[in-house]
Amino acid sequence: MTGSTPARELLSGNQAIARGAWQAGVTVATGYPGTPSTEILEAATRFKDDLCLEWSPNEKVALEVAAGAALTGARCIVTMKHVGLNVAADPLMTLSYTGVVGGLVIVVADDPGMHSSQNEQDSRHFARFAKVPMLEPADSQEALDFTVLGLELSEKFRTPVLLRSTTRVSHSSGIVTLGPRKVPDRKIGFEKDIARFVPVPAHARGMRLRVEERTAILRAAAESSPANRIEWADRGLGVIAEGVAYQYVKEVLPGASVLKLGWAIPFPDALLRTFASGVARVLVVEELDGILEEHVRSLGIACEGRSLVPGMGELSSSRLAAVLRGMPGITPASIVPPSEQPAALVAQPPAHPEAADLPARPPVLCPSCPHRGIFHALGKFDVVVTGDIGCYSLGAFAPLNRLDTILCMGAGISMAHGMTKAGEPRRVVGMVGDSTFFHSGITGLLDIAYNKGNPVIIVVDNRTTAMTGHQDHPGTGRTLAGAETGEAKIEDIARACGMKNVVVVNPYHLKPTTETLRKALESDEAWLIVSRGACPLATHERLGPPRKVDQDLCTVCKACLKLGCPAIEFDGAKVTINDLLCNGCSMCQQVCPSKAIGLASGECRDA
Ligand SMILES: Cc1ncc(C[n+]2csc(CCOP(=O)(O)OP(=O)(O)O)c2C)c(N)n1
Repeated sequence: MTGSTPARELLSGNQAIARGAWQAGVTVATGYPGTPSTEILEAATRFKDDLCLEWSPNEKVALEVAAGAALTGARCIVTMKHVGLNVAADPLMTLSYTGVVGGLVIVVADDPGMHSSQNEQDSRHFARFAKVPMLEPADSQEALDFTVLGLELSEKFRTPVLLRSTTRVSHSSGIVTLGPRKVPDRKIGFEKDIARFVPVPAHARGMRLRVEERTAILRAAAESSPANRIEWADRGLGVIAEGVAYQYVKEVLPGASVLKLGWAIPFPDALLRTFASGVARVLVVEELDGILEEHVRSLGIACEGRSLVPGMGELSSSRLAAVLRGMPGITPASIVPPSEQPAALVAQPPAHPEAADLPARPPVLCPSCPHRGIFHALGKFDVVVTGDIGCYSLGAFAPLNRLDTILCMGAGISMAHGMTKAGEPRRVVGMVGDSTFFHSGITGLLDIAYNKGNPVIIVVDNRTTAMTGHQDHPGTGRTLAGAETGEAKIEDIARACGMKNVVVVNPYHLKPTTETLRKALESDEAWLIVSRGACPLATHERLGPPRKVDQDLCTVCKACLKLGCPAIEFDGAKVTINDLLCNGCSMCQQVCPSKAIGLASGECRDA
């Protein structure tokens, strides 16, 4: 492989992390999908002959698997999005105490601006919380280099290392210089050492002290690490920037002195002091929380930061330029030679000027999405629906309007149980996807069976993790590397959890689905309904010929519009079906009371 390796390649940040892991000799890579981290393991499949690659059922399992592998001396990476680190926080906190043998890098991808997330979190808190070092690449080259560096640091200092990417770094591409794969020359095998690997209180107290000692050593190492550097220029203003914020600073303030931090936690205090003493004013530019600014201030260094730089949403060079225009005393023009001033300094253009005239396009379920059938059925009943995160989250919006809460993965089931226990007068339905069920739904189901709850739980099983781009999971019968494997059955698991009423429905058949739901809701027992229909975007299957509206029969009652299918168009007077979008699922035909919808050939019959 190395002989034919090109020296340079255009790689996204995520691809570069995968490449870095391979170069550093990683042999075990685990993770759970989540934007913007998903493509790391997908890109690693390129190296599947050299690595054990696994989608885990959730992030906690992913980290525990990697932790076990790292204790045998193997180098490992784990990937997840920011909220995934909440799920993996439990093993992380104590893995910090026990430490590792082989290098272990936990890649966490934050999503400032919530391009694809339910919240905005700054994972740097976790580095401080767990007392582990964190590296923050600013581009694809650093994504590769810091993955390698992180694995080296992890082994050298016997600590898990967090590598924090953000959407911008993960999804932007840059030219990356590649290197060969170097697998450390060591025998894999766990060596018993209970004082080190068994954190019972008597051992954990000693570990706690060693974590403090390790932090001091790591701090000293960060002071001189090439991941941190000072770029002296105009001494009137010194900017301290972390991760991708560095790129924006270089664009907007090319003349300023910059302390670029790629390894900011634990904070390199001496370096921060050296830099601050060499400039007249200090500005801290960081995305999301003011963690660095607070620390700089705690060192007695006067600085500006959150008072000027927004702490919510994603930063950009134009956003930064706009705020710096308001910086008292120092204007970007005094730092940037006018000839080099980016346009952003001269005028603040709208973020996407070309998009200004386009009509808003709220997200909707795809044509022929199986989730639509279950939402249609739910629409017939006065129930509360505790939902979850996945494509079916879209059921919260018009015209479906059939999902009432979302919290976090797995909560669709447990919140339903909580509502019934609290005495909610209506029947409560909990809804989760198949991937979400395996991720963190099963324990909620156990709770319902064990504590005699009675919500109706629907698992919308579209045979894939659709929302994040069709990743496999324990129910699909395929591994990340594409190998066939056993297929966990949701209904078997539900029965094993103690659920008595377990049924499977075909959500494309609206009447039977509605009747099954009615039966479940009319009983006062707990039910588990598996609504099984494969995501047509994953199977690439056409479900039937496109449907057509017979304008002579159509009364414009708009029953079909309530399905929220993007293939059904209404111009204010006439309903039509876009045959380029229609995938032939026939749900519109089933709901049409006038039998005006049928095959494009003109035949109108019940599906
Ligand atoms: C803790 C956590 N990890 C990962 C994600 C990213 N994510 C959002 S929904 C989802 C799963 C979607 O799959 P599924 O439940 O099968 O529903 P579908 O989208 O297929 O309808 C994932 C992985 C997340 N939001 N939270």
